[in-house]
Amino acid sequence: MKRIILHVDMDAFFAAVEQREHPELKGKPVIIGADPRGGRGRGVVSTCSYEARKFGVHSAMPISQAYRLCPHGIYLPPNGALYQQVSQNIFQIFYEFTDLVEPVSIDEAFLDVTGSVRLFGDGPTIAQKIKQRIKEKERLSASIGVAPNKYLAKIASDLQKPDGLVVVETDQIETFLWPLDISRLWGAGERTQQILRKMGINTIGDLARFPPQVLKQKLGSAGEHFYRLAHGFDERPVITREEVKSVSNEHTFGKDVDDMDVVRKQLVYLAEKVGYRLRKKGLKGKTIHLKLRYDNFSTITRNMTISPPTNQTRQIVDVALDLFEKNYISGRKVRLVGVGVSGFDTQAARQTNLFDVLDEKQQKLDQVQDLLADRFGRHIVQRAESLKKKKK
Ligand code: TTP
Ligand code: MG
Repeated sequence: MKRIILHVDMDAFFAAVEQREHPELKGKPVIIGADPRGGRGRGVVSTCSYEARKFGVHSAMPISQAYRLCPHGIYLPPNGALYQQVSQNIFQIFYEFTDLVEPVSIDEAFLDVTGSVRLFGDGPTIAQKIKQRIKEKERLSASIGVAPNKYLAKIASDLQKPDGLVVVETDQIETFLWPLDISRLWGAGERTQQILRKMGINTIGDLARFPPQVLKQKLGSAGEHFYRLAHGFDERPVITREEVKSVSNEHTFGKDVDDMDVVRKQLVYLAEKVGYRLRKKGLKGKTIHLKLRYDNFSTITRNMTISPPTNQTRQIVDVALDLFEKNYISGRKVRLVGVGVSGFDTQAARQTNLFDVLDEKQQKLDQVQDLLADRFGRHIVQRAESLKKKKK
């Protein structure tokens, strides 16, 4: 059966919330992020209003550069707690239309509304209604893509920002999808894009017309996946918070490791990554897992259950390291480590969303790290514990 998938993404989210709270900022270039200190500030732009984008300001740009481009802009620090609250309200609106909601980030989600058509009308009608509800209840604007799958919906939501509503059918992919640059290929990082460009593939259309066997040779199963995306095929389901069973990351060392400080640092890094992913999905889990594989491939998994459920990096790090100290057999070389969290308290996650009042300092730290990671990639912000000494 043909699915109807919506991708909803709020417009200039943090900046729009500030403009709503302070009506005198409406229509003005508002820049959220670090303090510019008259052009000498450090740090980056979180986001900015569309008025500021006209000056070339954008997310992740150094704040000093933003100041040079837009000295008369209004610079504000982010108010994370407020944005979380607004995010929660917006997600409640999504749940009015379907239970099948996949949170992607603080201002973005996929909705499968295939089963909601009888109640609310066809895909574009539902999208229009959701936009209307968000305007009425939160006085904010969203852009929505409507398509038969997640990939096409995601691309569509971006095409007419702000306040956009774009509907895409599978038979439109040649006109709609193929002219786009491969940077729009969902899941293809910088390196994959480089490989593709070297092969002369610059647009999604180039990719769609490329011999699939060659793609597979160069990129393995990912090559096949990208080829399917380029033809507008994407069978991936919308995964609700309740359906996510666990979030985990693991790492295989290039060479078996006998220095346990290296292993510990890797564990901290993996725990950070897991914490980040949990917070993005609005999940908290009570069981923390450690996976350890020795050089002879013998593998152990151990877990510990804590209360209340968490998504704080600090707690995941502590438990993972504790499990490691208790279970590592000294003298043995390690080939692989992994960290995971399961046992989700989906109700609590939905109610309190990403932050509660406990342990505010750790939450602030996580929040700041998440903001930076969103922009620069996760590698740029790591706790001192996980920073590997660079070999000269
Ligand atoms: P986005 O949806 O990427 O951006 P946006 O909502 O501000 O603007 P757009 O209309 O283009 O969607 O991100 C959502 C929020 O996440 C954004 O308002 C601020 C935050 N964010 C950062 O803090 N740093 C970043 O680098 C990015 C991309 C987003
Ligand atoms: Mg947005």
